[in-house]
Amino acid sequence: MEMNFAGRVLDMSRCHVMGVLNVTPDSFSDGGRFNRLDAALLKARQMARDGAAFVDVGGESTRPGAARVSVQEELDRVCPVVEAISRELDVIVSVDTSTPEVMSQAVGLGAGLINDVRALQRDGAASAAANAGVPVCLMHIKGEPDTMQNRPVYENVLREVGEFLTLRIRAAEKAGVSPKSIILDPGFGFGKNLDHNLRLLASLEQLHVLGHPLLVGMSRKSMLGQITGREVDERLPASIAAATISAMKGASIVRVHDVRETVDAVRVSMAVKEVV
Ligand code: 7PJ
Repeated sequence: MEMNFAGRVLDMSRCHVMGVLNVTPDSFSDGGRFNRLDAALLKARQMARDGAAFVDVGGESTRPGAARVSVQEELDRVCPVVEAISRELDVIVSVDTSTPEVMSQAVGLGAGLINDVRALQRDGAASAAANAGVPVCLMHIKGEPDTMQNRPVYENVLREVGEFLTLRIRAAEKAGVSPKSIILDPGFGFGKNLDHNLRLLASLEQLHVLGHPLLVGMSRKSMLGQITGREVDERLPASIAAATISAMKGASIVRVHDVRETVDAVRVSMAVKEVV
């Protein structure tokens, strides 16, 4: 159960931590491009020291209401950071993008994983990912980020997420993505209410029947705010609980903001899983 991320090989039967690195202007105080690159690198170095296997670099916000960025703007935000981290740090750089040009260039600069919350649905994305030749994470989303949280309805959320992912696996393979390099993600919070998210988490292990490693991201998300009543900067304990549950249910990657704390939680989960 190994996967090759541009030369770095990971055992996907274990759980690995992915640190979130947003390079949108609202995520760093705006002191110009060089200061932004510096700030991103400092954060990436810390995540690597804290035990992250991946750093997920994203330049396009998927928050409802966020402004659409141009391809050039996304390239300008993402590429220098991908290049610097790939050159300097012993982590796998993941690029959080739905834009084919960004996929190609980021992989050319050293990225080892394409993380697409739109599951390669944009024109040209599937062939860009296939040509890039690195693993791809296909995430379930219902609708588009702008409107996805307007009263999402499912008859059976687990079945529908599974059906969507099956279709996207087929499309990716048809475009030339290797079946051995596909990772799946149920997409917590992407067109789902609290009940949908909880059902998906409760039955996460059932997604293993699709035959691909799983990535999950619940860190600081509003589902955890709804459960605990906490604001976004007070959701670390809830996020650790969500990551621990995911690791116990066999997730291969947990995408989180708080790497150091989550690495410890995942280590406890892995130690327990080893004895049973
Ligand atoms: C996810 C993501 C997720 C994957 C974001 C946020 C929203 N990529 N990108 N899975 N979430 N694969 O971090 O709150 O859940 S952005």
